[in-house]
Amino acid sequence: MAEEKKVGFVAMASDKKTVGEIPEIGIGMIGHAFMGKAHSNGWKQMPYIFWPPAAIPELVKICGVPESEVAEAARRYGYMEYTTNWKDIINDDRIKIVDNGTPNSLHAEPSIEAAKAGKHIICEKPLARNSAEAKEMRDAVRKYKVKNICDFNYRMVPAIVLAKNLIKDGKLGKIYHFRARYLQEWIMDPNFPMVWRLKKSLSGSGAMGDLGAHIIDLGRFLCGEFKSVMSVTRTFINERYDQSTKKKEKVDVDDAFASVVEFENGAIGTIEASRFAAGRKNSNVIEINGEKGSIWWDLENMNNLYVYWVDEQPADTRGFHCINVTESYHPYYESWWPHGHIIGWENTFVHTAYNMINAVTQDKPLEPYVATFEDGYRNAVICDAMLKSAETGKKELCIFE
Ligand code: SOE
Repeated sequence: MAEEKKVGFVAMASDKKTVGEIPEIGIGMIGHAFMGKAHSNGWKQMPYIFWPPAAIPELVKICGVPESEVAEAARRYGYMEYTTNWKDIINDDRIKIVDNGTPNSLHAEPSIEAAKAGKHIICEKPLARNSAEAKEMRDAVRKYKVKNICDFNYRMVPAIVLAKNLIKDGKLGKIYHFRARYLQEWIMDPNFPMVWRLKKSLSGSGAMGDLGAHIIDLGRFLCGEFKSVMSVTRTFINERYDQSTKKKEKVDVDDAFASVVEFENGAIGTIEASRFAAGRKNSNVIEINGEKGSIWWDLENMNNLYVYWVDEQPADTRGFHCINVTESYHPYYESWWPHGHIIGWENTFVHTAYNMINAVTQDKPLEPYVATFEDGYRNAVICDAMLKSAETGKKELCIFE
């Protein structure tokens, strides 16, 4: 593997401190579309915001098809080279971190091959199409001892990290309820065409893996491990016109699901996701109720966390109040903007890049709040159990290996 290249040295404008040499570290991006764009932006913004960084991401190569599109993406996002074959990313010695933002059917093989080649990996969620595939990926990163992140990016929201810290510090006491729903509307039009997210062979599942996986992850992150689930799923539009085959094809994934869940710690919850919720654009809302209080959060208002304390005094002004999670003492915020200046959805990927670069460059474990392939695997077990429950009509246990 190539030596890390060094770039100049820099003085911090704020305190005139000489920072010294900062290494560069090679990034290979697989996938140039929605997630390729979001992740690439994360790599680019990371050193700009978290200055001085442990290393500067060097955008070596991006992979995608068709060639005309990936060539354009390379230029737009700032990659030195492009390729249409993901193996070129794995075989490139300059690349130390592989970032996989492809459709779900392309998560397993490139990620496993990257691990075998000793490269650290970020893989977009859901980790895989099902838990068997996710287990192979988890086992590979364990075997080859590479740093790994499954990009459940909502863990990277400062308000969510604050919620985690409040719960960890016992501020909510015993947790009774987790309630989450992730609602979108983008496939409601019957003329919306067949896309990879609606084909089981490419996606694994529908709203379950795409949206449900996010809130299952938040449930695991904030409240603890799942014990059992009971679910219903529904596909509202069963056929869609496929522009590649020029005919209507069967939709074989869920358009929506609703689940009742039990946590190992005794909490209970409801989890629901849909792409048929008219008017809902990207509405990811969670609420947690504990013996000492409650919290709720809404992605569409992502810098605010609402809290209620049972014993707050005086009682006559007790009520949910809003914390603007935008101060320098809030998680990740010190490097962003002065107080009150908000950040957005795309900035969660900056935090992912920051965590990966720190772990790889300083050869230390990943920040413990970051979701790993183990989390991706466990998440896939829960999704599978929910899908199975919808078929059997029974409560299903979540069994992790
Ligand atoms: C689907 O519309 C989607 O883009 C998901 O794939 C992302 O994971 C989610 O963050 C936003 O919605």
